[in-house]
Amino acid sequence: MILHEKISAQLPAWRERIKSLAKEHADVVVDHVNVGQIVGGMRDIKSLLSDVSFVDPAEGIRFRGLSIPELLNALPKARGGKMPLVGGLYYLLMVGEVPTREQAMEVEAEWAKRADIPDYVYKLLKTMPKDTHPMILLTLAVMSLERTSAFASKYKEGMKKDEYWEPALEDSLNLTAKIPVIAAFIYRYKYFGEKKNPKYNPKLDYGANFARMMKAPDKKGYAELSRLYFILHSDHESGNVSAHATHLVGSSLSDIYFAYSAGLSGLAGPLHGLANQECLGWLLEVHQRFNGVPSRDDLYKFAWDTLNSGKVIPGYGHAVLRVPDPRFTAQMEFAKKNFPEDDLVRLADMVFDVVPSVLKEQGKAKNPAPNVDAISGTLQHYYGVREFDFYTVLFGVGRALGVTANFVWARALGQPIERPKSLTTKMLEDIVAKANAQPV
Ligand code: HAX
Repeated sequence: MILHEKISAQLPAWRERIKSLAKEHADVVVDHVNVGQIVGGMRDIKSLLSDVSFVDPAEGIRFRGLSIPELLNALPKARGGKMPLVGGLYYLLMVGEVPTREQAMEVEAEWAKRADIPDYVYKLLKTMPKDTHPMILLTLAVMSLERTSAFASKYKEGMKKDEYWEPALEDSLNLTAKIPVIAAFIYRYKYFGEKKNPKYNPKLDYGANFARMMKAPDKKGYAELSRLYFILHSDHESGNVSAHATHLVGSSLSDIYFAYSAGLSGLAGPLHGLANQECLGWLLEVHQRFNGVPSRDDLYKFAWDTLNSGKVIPGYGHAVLRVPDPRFTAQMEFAKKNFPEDDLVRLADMVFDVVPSVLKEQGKAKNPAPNVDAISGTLQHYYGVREFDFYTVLFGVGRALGVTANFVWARALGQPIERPKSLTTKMLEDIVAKANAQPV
């Protein structure tokens, strides 16, 4: 298997680098931690290690060193489309090199071999009450597949530590192959009552399969969007809730089914993956209130009304980024190229023009620029996927690609169990009192 070969060849050198850092340079100081960071959600403390992606606050994400425009340009494209093959992105995340078309197609072929879902998973989903949240259905399906984990069974047999990554890779390929099939089933079953199980077509790529299984009315257009969407949502370095939760749980040597389920649970929160549905909701509210695209002045007033009612403007602001999110820019470019006259696209563009200045005037948000969620729901809406609570599931399909790549490398490099230290409030107050008592 190509990913196995490529990772295997790189491992001795990577292990040497980590060993040298741990043994010879362990005392070198990287960062210091202040009280504000401890009471403020550990913001910006440099304490995680990942080579899969990096977010520069002034530039945005780089996947294995490539910015989004570079990556969209460099990766091999799907046949008949302009967007890259998702298999090529997975190769890049796992291996760290841009694949050839053949290499990307090898990953796609692996997925096609592994996409079958055991029947009991469908049965389980069908027993759930109709009002079950689609993220719960997705998490349940993932959890129910845990019994197939190669990592868990090899661990029981007593595999050696330096072999951990191999069944981790096996599990990751199985999981990422099955996730879009499960997601499409949840969509068709929950919103259309369809009981037939979706079938993965080995002649089509990941994105085209997803569009087919979703039964999107414009399959070609939706396949292109799916490729872009899954690529953009795959990873956002390691500190965000879904990536970190997956990593943390995996660090206890739980297999990827447990670990990714934890990540999905984090993704379901309104400040993380749920923001995309809230954002589209806000755009539709504006659209409805003004019976179409409003004037700039009306939009300005509406944005202030939202803030004055104590709510945030969804899709704007970010914990790390300090510029417009390049994932927003890539999706906006896609929309403007493919359906520039769509009302919601025009509205999202106007919001991009007006809301940053409103947030600047308010002076609270550290970053008044749009994040990925400011537009992603608009694109789904255009292609007819209008069931808001499904949007986080789509995010989850993409996020599986990044968290599994990180998971495999964490096992390959023997990353230890995570265990930061906590303090009590009194201890923190004592530290502050001592610091203030010291002569200047
Ligand atoms: N609208 C109104 N106020 C905002 C705001 C926004 N879009 N973004 C930040 N603020 C406010 C914060 O609520 C905070 O106010 P308080 O001091 O009263 O608590 C203040 O500005 C400072 O916040 P910050 O340091 O700039 O931002 P945080 O790192 O604390 O939070 C968030 C980052 C993304 C959660 C935040 O900007 C937000 O709530 N945005 C709207 C929701 C959203 O778009 N979430 C999706 C984020 C992308 C993502 O992870 N997707 O999965």
